[in-house]
Amino acid sequence: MSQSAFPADFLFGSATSAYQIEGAAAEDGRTPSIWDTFCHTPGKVLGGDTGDVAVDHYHRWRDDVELMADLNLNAYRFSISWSRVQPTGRGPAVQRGLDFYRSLVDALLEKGITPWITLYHWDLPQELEDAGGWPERATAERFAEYASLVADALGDRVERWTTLNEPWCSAYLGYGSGVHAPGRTDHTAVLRAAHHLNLAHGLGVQALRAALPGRAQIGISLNPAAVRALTDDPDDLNAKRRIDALANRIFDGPMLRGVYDEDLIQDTSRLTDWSFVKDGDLANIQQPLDALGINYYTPTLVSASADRKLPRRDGHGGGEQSPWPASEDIAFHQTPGETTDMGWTIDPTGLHDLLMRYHRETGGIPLYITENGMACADKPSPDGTVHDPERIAYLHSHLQTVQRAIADGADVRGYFLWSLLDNFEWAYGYSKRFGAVYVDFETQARTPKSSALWYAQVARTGVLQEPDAVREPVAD
Ligand code: PNW
Repeated sequence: MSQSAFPADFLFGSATSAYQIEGAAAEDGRTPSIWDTFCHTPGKVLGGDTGDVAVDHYHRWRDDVELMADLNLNAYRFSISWSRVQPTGRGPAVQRGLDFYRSLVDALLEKGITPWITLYHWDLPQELEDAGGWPERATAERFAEYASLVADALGDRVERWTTLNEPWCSAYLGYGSGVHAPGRTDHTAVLRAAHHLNLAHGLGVQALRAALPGRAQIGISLNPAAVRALTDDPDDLNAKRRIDALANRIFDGPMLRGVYDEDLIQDTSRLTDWSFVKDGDLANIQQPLDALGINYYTPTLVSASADRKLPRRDGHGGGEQSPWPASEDIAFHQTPGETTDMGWTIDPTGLHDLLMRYHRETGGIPLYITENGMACADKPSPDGTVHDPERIAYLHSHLQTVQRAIADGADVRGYFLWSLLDNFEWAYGYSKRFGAVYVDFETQARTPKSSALWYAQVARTGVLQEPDAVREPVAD
């Protein structure tokens, strides 16, 4: 197999999110988000873990920027904590909160690392949830105001903007299965939340365009499902169609085509008549985009009923209620193959399917993989180094798939490894490690794993390295 080069200017980045790394939950005027409340509710997060301290990035950001520079990364995707910069979710900004992000951005720019801001990575100010949260329309309006406020503060130095991260997770895991904050289990609320997240995106894009100079590039990060049917049986193919509607078309329909497809509305008609979609909403949601971010981990395998041979998959945090509205008669199966520490099957072909699909459906909007990576049960060796050959193999196979999609015509411009650091993995707390850099959660010491050193070589050379091409870490 010959080594092959990525396009010039390809972004090799890493990604994080505010609640998962920052800590400093009550510092400098920050107020609780729904994730603070959720974590402090007994029984919600494994081990009672919280993001109160997380990996202390709020105090260690300078070191973390150095780390990225040492790893040759040329882009960094991070999110803003809404309640750190606008504590009640309304009204004026808190300057100290904005200053933190401004300093971070300046340090990145100084190192030649492109800052890539995600405005919302799941940490809604608690006050807005108390007012009804995403099932309510007003939350979308608040989001647009928040977007303007951050754009006014950072728009002179940041060109890359993402409105929302994975609205599927916010709506379906937050309001459906309840395994994510705010922990509600109401399938009608899921559909209302999905629409108001879509509206937040559309109003947010408009607010960003109004506030930012012409060079700003604006997009969204979706976690589309690469849905497959267990068999070619028409009932299984119908299950696939329905999950495609609920996972993918409910978001990309209004965003890219200005519609909610008729089959989605029919499939969910016993839960809602969709009257929360008001005149003008679809036009507001369908905004021109400069980038589409795709977050990808594993494919989704479905069939018509639970009564099938393959074991059901528990990839959604094991909630008692399904995240999927109106889908009680659809079974979710484990895709055959090796799995990660999350129990997610390793299968890069789903990434190829999605890149080709969105290449076709967006009419050529530049695509970015804004998250991809794996959880491993990493442990330091006695000499302190951390070897994670499974993660190198995962990254290699997915980056190779990105090259294959580019060769097949997809306009893929960048890849962000999830994640820079081991961090707070939502309902799993600190029990799952996604980092390229190992974090000792007691001392907060950071140690690049062998995968980080391998990825650094890919980023430095712009060429996909063989999995064994890693310069193994050596003890000091
Ligand atoms: C994404 N699912 O979350 C998030 O954007 C990250 O914050 C997170 O750490 C990462 O992936 C790894 O989990 C997801 O159940 C969480 O389908 C759950 C699902 C998908 C994505």
